[in-house]
Amino acid sequence: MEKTLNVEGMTCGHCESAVKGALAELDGVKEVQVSLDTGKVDVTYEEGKVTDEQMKDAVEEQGYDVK
Ligand SMILES: [Cu+2]
Repeated sequence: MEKTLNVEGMTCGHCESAVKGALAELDGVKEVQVSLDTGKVDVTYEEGKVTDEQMKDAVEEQGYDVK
């Protein structure tokens, strides 16, 4: 399964790795690709192991908004 999150507030490599790391830590997340220019975060994950809400929370805990 693949999902794209629209994340607001990422401005640099630090932001990118914070978001990437938080998502990668979730059980069931296989791959995370961040585009700083667009704020789009592509997440590849195993269906049923992780919810949209968990992904959203993980990003928000790092201080970024998910639209
Ligand atoms: Cu930054």
